[in-house]
Amino acid sequence: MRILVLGGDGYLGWPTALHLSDCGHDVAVADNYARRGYDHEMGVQSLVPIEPMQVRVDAWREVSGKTIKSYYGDLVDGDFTTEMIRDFRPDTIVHFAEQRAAPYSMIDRKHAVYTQQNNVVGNLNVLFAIQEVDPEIHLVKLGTMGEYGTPNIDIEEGWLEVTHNGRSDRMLYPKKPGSFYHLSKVHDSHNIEFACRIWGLRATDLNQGVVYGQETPQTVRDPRLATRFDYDAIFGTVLNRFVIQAVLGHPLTVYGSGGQTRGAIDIRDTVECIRLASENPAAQGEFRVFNQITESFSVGEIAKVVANSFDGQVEVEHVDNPRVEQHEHYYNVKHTGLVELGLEPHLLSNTLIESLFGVAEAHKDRVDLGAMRPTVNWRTASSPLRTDS
Ligand code: UPG
Repeated sequence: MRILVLGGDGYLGWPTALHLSDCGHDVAVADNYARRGYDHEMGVQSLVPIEPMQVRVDAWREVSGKTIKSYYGDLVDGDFTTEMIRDFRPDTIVHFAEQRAAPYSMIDRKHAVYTQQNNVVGNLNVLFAIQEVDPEIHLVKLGTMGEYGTPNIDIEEGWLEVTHNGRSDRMLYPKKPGSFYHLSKVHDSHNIEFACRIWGLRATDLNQGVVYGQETPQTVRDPRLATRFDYDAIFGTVLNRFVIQAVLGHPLTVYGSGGQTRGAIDIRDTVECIRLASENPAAQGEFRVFNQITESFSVGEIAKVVANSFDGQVEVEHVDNPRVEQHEHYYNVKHTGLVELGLEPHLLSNTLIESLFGVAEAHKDRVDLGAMRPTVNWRTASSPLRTDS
């Protein structure tokens, strides 16, 4: 297949492009390098050094003999988006190219507006480009489990059979997201479902959980192929942050009681889920939703797993929760769609965490401690970026 990976320079976009290329697909990546720009804005850098895109694709050609074409541009520019899709003529577009940090979207008005404009407008331009260039192109879009929030009923895969006053219908599952970022993905889902229903496009919305891990079988083939590893309080995801905190001998920052429960997934399963969704496309006109998680854990449980696997003393600190979220709640998520397509999950095991400790240990000198403690407060309209700013 010809597969275009939007956001192909990011934490997950790059390993996904490598995995798809390794599986024999003809892959191109597109990026505006905004993620590298957020590092500059916040004065931090990926824990693991990453190479510029040109070095990455050259290194991949050297180790695999395979070519990945790269496009530079911004999806918010509709003409660029349409021309790129017309030029590459993909069978599938994998769309990771969004601002993806909840705390970033909650810094202040400017960051909330940027997040929603960037994400919603970019995605709309992709939908219009598909409709114009070739409505048979399958859109594989990264959504988030955060679209659902933590409702007091079972979470289905995107759709819900509703009976109301004696009548029934299949409706989009109701959403209760927890940040302006998560809201941007809800808006995307609505726009995509509309495009499938009205224009007959085909799309798969992957509501992904919190990703952990840094290495895939492809990224470890050469240090120049490494993907980024974020540990800061704005972009770092919870398990990755706890690993580096353990290695540094810092307490694990559990927000609130730690009872809040989230779906999680290993980075190696993320890239495989994208392959499975791409190779088994949605039907024409179908808006298909999969919940891309393999297990659920409370934040307190994640802290325990990290502490128990670390060879040394680890403390847990209950920090006042800077976010507004439920701490004790029901959480039961259906996630059978991807398993039915053949996913064989890597469950959270000590082996993975131990290899992550190794990654963190090797690069711990690059950590900027001023970026470690949470500063973005959900309850105020404006927060500082760092503890030292
Ligand atoms: N948390 C802590 N301590 C920390 C960091 C986070 O307790 O030091 C908690 C936080 O309160 C939340 C949970 O951990 O309840 C998960 O937070 P985080 O790992 O930052 O994930 P999300 O904010 O949900 O966002 C990540 C990705 C996003 C993706 C989503 C999928 O950044 O792009 O959509 O996971 O659920």
